[in-house]
Order: sequence, then C-alpha cells, then structure tokens
Amino acid sequence: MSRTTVFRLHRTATLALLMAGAVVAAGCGRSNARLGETGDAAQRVYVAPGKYDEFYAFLSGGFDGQVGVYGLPSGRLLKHVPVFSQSTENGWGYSEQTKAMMNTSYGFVPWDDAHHPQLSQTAGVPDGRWLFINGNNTPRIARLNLTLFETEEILEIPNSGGNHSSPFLTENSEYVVAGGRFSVPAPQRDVSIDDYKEAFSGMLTFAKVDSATGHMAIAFQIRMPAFDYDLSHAGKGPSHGWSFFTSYNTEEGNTKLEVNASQKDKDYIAAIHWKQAERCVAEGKAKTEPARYAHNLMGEDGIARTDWGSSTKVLSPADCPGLVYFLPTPKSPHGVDVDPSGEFIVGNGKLAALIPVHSFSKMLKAIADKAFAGEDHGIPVLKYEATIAGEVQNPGLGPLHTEFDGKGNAYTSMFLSSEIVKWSLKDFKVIDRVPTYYSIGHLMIPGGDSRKPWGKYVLALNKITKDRYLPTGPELAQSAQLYDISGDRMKLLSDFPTIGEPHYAQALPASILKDRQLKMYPLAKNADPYAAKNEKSTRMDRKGAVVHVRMTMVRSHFMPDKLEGIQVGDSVFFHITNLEQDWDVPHGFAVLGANNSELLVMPGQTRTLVWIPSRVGVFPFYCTDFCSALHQEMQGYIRVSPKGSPVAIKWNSPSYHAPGDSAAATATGHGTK
Ligand code: RUQ
Ligand code: CUA
Repeated sequence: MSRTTVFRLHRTATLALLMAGAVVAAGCGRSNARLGETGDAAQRVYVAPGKYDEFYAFLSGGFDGQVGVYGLPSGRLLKHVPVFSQSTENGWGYSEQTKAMMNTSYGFVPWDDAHHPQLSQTAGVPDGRWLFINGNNTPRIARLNLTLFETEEILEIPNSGGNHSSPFLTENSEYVVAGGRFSVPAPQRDVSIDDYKEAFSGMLTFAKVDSATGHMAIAFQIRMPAFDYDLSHAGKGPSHGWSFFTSYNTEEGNTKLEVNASQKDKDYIAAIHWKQAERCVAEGKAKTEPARYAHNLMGEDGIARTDWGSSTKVLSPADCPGLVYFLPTPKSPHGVDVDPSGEFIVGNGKLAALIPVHSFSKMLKAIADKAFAGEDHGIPVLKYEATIAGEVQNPGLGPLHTEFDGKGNAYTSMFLSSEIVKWSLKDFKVIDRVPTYYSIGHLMIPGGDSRKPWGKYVLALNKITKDRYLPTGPELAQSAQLYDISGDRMKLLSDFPTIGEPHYAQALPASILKDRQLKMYPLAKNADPYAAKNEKSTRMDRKGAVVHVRMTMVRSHFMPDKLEGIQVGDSVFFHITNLEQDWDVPHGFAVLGANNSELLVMPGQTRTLVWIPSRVGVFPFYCTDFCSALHQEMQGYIRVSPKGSPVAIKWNSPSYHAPGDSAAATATGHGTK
C-alpha cells in the first residue's frame, strides 16, 4: 500500500476501516525503504568478538513479567532479569530467600505484565543506579539494582487496577508514579457495575524514592474521576514539580469501550502539580484511609521480607486547589511525552489525525488567567487554544509515543500506518518518516525521555512480527528494529527478536554501568542464618519433620555429598552456600524428584530450596552449571527412608560424629534426632 493510499484512507475511512487498513498495511511487505546499503548497515551494528556494545538497553518483557537486557547496536541479549515472574533459570521466586518478593495482598503472585522500565535520574539524566518497572495486572512497582542486575524491591499499589501509567519517575527520582488504567471502587466493595460513575475512582499514586537507598514508600494517592489513566511522564527543568497523565474514557463508559470511550472529540492530559500535593499533605488535607498492601524488600542478608502497609493518605482535588488541571487533548491519547527542555508536552492521540503539542509556559499562563473552558468533576479544564503550542499536521495514523534526540527533533511511533515520523520541535513540521515492520508500539532513543538524550539510535518496538524471521508456529517472537538517527534521515540498520513483549524500553551508555558491577558476594559478609561458610560447618539438623541441610559447593564437589536419614514427607531445606570467591563461577543444584526448580548460587551467596520427597529411594543431586573440567563429577546422593524409619540422619562432612560419639554432644549437639 502506498503512502498516498494510506492518507486517502485516513481522510475518508471510519475508525473500523482504519483498523482493518492497518492490518493490511502491516502485511503487504513494503521493501526495506532506505535500508543502509547492506554492508554499511551490517558494519554499524557489528560488534566484533570480545568487544562491547555501546549501550545497555532494558526492554520490558510485557506478559512474561521480566526485563530483557540487550546490547546496542548489536541487539545481543545479555541477560534476562526476572522481576515479577518466577524463573527456572536461576530459582528466582522459587528459592526461600526470594519468595517473599512475590507477596501481594492477593497472596503469592509469581507473574505480572511488566510494561515500562524507567532508569533512575539525577537532574533529569539517567544515572544508572536503579531501574524501575510497573506490574500492570496486580498493581506493583519493582526496583532493580543495576550493580547486581537483580530485583531488590517490589511495592504493591492499593486502590488501583491495571497499573499502566507507571512508574514514570520525576527528574531527580523523587517519586515513581502509579496510575490505574482501570478505575475501580476504592476501597474495593460490592457495588453494581452500573454505578460506575458514582462508585469508581481513578487513583494516581506517588511513591517516594529514598535518594540514598532507593527504597520506595507510598507518599500519597490522588482520587480522580473514573477515567482510564493510560500513560505518564514527569515535567523537567521548568516543568519540574509537575507530572502529566493521559486519560481516555472521559466518557466514563463501563462496557464496550471500543465504542463508548471514543465518543468525545477530546479527552484530557491531567496535569498534576505534585509540589502542591506535598503542601496539601503537609497541611493535613489528605485523609488516611485503610489499605492493605505488600512492600517486599531484599535485605542486606540476601533474604527478601514483606512489610504490610495498612493505610494510605488520599487527597481529593476538591480539598487541594491548584493540584490538578485538565488539558483537552484529541483523541483518546495514549502516550504523553515531555521534551528535553521541559517546555513541550506532547499528546499522542491514538485516534487523532494530528499530534497536539502543549506548552508548559502557556499552561501556567492559562492557569493564572483562569482561561478555563469549564470544569469536569470540579477540576478546571483549560482552554485548548490557551495551552496549545502547535499541532503536527498529517503525521500519519495512530500516534502512540514520542521520544526526543536532544537535537531539536521528536520521533513519534505510528501504530496504524506502521512508521516512525520525525518532526521538528521548532515548527512542528514533519521532516522524515520510515516504515516499521510492523505496527510499532513504543519507540526508544537512549535517554530519549530525559533532559539529555544520547540521540544516536531509535529502537522500534513492534507489535507484529509476521514475516520478519523464520516462522516458529503460531507464536512468533516480538520484533525490535534499530534505526540510525545520527544523520538527517533515519536509516534502518537491523531487526532482532525479543523475549516477551517489549512495551517501553530505556537505554544508557555502557560506560555508566559497566565498571560498577558487583563480581561476587563477599563470603565473609554472608549473613544468611543458614550459611555454611566453610566445609567444617556443613551439617544436617532434624526438628520433627523438618530437616535443614547446610551444604557448600566449590569446584568440583558438594559438602556433604552423601546424606541419609531423610524420610518421605519431610520438608528438606537445602541451604547451599557457594564458597567460590571468583567472578563468574556460579554452581547449580538440582535433585531428582524436586517439584519446583533448580538453584543457581552466585559466589559467596546462600540459596535455599525446599524438597518434600514423596517416595522411598536414593536420589541423585548434581550441579547444573558447567563450572569446571570436573563439573560432571559434581554430584551426590540422598537416601530417603519410609516415614518413621529408624535410619538416623548422617552425612559425610567433618562435622559429622556418629550418635554416641562424645564429640557429637559437646561440639554441636547435632547429628542425632
Ligand atoms: S503501552 S504501545 Cu503498555 Cu506503554 Cu504504549
Ligand atoms: Cu559446579 Cu558444575
């Protein structure tokens, strides 16, 4: 389909036709327009063996609940960091030390739908300390430590449904935010869905981030009309102190939103003056309401624990004048993006035929002049003409998200016409466009939503893969595409498949992170109560039907590796400490008949797996990570006897003394039942 055809469609077609048209456009195999001369493009993404990529890119895994770490420009997958989802690769969410990370008020929830990674920022620039990401289905925000590439904290967001406009942090990481895509009764209660308008609330949550530790705590929640709050970005520079949230379904439909939420010509961007919220909270204008939520934190000892929250402070805009203003924005806006200067607020109306750009300074003036078009639920609605700086005309179809290159240009993803459109922040004119394969959702420029973008590449995160790779049955990998944006015109460099569905992504220069990596956990500082820091302190202890095994691993054996006296139905806790103090020497642990996972234990770390043997026999265990020339020798046996058997616990490490041996009683008192 040619571009003119697309535009003719655009002018004449109904929404439904547009949608259908997009599917056709996505499948019709346009040629790789302006693919750099092949050899040239290949060179630009080629990272020679042993050389490093220039950028770390963090791509959300969408419905697989994790974060994929890729190198750019190569597109090589460096790591798959489990966040909300259990991982059989390393025992995340299966080991006793990490299970609490998945606690929620709904119980143990070892899955979520993770959409928007956000790198922590200082003065509006990614600083490489932490990565935050939202859990959409069970509202949560997670924080990853980027010296470990591990999840360290997960905070549940109460009074919320579909935590989509999250975490979108403020320019010094003062706050991460959480806005519900689905309004819900808050607090939850049994009401008729027909009472939606009266009984449901939108809730915008601000969680404070401790600047030293990164620890999150819910500071306040803002009770909003029952719209759908879709995306967010914080102000920066002059607009620091404000956060912007798109809303759709300002019609407040509660069924068939496809039609019912597309009635109005304009919905809103909600401008939240969070500095004003801070003042109102300090003046006692927020109400403390009961709310139960989990706050899961990895301790210094490597063990995750849950604190339970019991209330939050809820602010109503009516009690805090100056807190919220609505900026009318066409039409069911999806992304809202603030340019590096902090002056322009770009609405991406997914059903709109133009891209509206609001001006922050005009917004302030409109507020001062009371240039209101009216009120909605008591919240002032600013006049569109009073805040708008300009409109990008004929940008394409289905604008979703905008990023910036720091050189005065904006790049908007066009879902329906399946392209990236580059336009100027000076005159809002389209400068360039390139097709994407196919149906782009988010796009990402390293630092592209910050004050200082590293505007060398844009990465398209596409929703449809179709014919881009060798087919793999009905389920295809999602597709990312890398474009060079260093010149005047965008140039497609490469395609690479991703794990899960990347929604948003973030990237920063590798130099910020690569020398900060922890290489091993210091064994001397291991504070796990069940750690065995040397082979002499390995042992087995029975208390009723619970057996604790303190075991060590080092190239290339387990200590002990011959265990007896376990009975069917026992809960056997394998506490395994990796004694290595060398980089890149993890050992694994797997036992025949275990029903959960293996463990991957990093040097200096202790991890615990629980096994409840269900049958009598002798079961092998082994190291799952090829660690040395004698890795295949790294194995052992566990004997499982019938329940009530007289076989006493017995193990082959230096701490073992046979029952009756006087050393046993005086040394540890262990070794007997
Ligand atoms: S979304 S394709 Cu979950 Cu961020 Cu826009
Ligand atoms: Cu240890 Cu293989």
